[in-house]
Amino acid sequence: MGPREHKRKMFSVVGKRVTVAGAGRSGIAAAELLARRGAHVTLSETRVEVAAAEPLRGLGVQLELGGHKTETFAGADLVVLSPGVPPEQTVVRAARSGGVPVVGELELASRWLRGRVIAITGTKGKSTTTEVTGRMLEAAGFTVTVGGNIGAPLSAQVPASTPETLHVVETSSFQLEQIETFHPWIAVMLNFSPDHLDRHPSLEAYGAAKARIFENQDASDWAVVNADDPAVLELARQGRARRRLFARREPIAEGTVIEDRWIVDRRKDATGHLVPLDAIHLLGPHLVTDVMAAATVGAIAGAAPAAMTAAVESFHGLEHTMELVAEIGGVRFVNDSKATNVESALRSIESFEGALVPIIGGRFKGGDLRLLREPLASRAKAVVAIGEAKPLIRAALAGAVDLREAASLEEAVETAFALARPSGVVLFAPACASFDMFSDYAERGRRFKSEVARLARSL
Ligand code: UMA
Repeated sequence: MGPREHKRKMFSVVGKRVTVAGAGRSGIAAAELLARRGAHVTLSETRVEVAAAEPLRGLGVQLELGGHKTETFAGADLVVLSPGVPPEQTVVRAARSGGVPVVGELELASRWLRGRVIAITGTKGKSTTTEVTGRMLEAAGFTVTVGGNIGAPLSAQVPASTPETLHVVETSSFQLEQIETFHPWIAVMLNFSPDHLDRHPSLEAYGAAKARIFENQDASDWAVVNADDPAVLELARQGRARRRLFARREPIAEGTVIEDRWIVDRRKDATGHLVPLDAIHLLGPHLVTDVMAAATVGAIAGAAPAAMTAAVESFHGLEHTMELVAEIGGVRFVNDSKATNVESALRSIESFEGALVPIIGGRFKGGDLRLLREPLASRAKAVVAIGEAKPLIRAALAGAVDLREAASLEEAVETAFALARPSGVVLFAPACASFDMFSDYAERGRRFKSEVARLARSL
């Protein structure tokens, strides 16, 4: 029995009282998994009504709605946190100080996985890299599940896990912050820039959470690290795993690089061709970096270059990530609603040469908006600001670019279109969270697309 099988067999919740906090997608999946594994589960939630959780009653799960009770946490044998539930709140502290183990949903699920984990983190590009990696491995004939912070929570993947399964898992800082034994065979770190400073107490704390992806790795594992990003190299420094670098810009002697329009695996003695750049049908050079990271994982796992290339060829990007929505009267509309922080908006903006009209704004969550001044000054015809962050945007960009404000997304799309004519690009890259006007970035992106469709109809 290998160490992974051993860990899986040792961890049991039979007859234990387990409290799961947060009845979103992760909490519901964790509660179901725990109930099926024999625990007495209470799913505790601040909302008073959660229709999606009701079927769990049939599995014997108790629903505690309308708030978290201290005794439900302090009196449990184990507390499981959904990623969006702040771990420093009073009830969770009460559990911890009473000696109750507290883990995140990702940690819980990972204890029962039978296959190997490929975990992908970074501030931006996680979802694209996770999706491309999954598709490459699938094309190469592996049994694969894809999920985590994107799509299905890891708990929902446990039943399908076999010793042959490769679990490609997008992992967020919220999830990594609450691990103990989570142990990826391959851990990928894409980049690091300020984000989520509304939840993490400092940039250091955010970095420390991300670096935990390497914490349980050993010399038989792999760390796949972006050598273009000094902050990533620093965060990966402590790891014990073998290291494989990738770099789109930095000259590196060994690792995944670009040579003659190919993504290649450069070694001391030879160079292996992995994926031609012409196979990539994605807007923006930063997405090439994501494909390089995925190809590095594929090469480690033993995927054939032809299979990886076929997977890349057939991938046209994720919704809300540099998504080409429409071309109206010569103006292209690009939906990058997932650009929820300054760094990612910067990358989107830098993907275009000129005649650009970005729509930015929403709920600001930290970072330095002034970083956008120079790139906007050199390529934007104007910027349209929306949402709560308007005054901050005004202060940060004044004098650098023609700045307009809009009271709604509808108005923003119309204004941006008028400014971008006759042949520019309207780029929706908000650099902010969506929660001031929408339920999440996905709803925001869909609204952008419906406003663009409405505009097309009105012409
Ligand atoms: N809640 C409480 N008590 C609290 C706080 C919240 O009961 O103190 C309740 C809320 O009322 C709600 C539920 O908890 O009912 C929400 O839980 P959640 O925020 O953990 O959301 P899930 O629906 O379970 O989604 C989570 C991830 N959400 C977050 O990390 C905030 C999803 O990532 C992920 O896709 C999903 O698990 C499946 O794994 C979203 C995300 O925005 C997409 N992630 C961040 C990012 O990518 O930047 C990290």
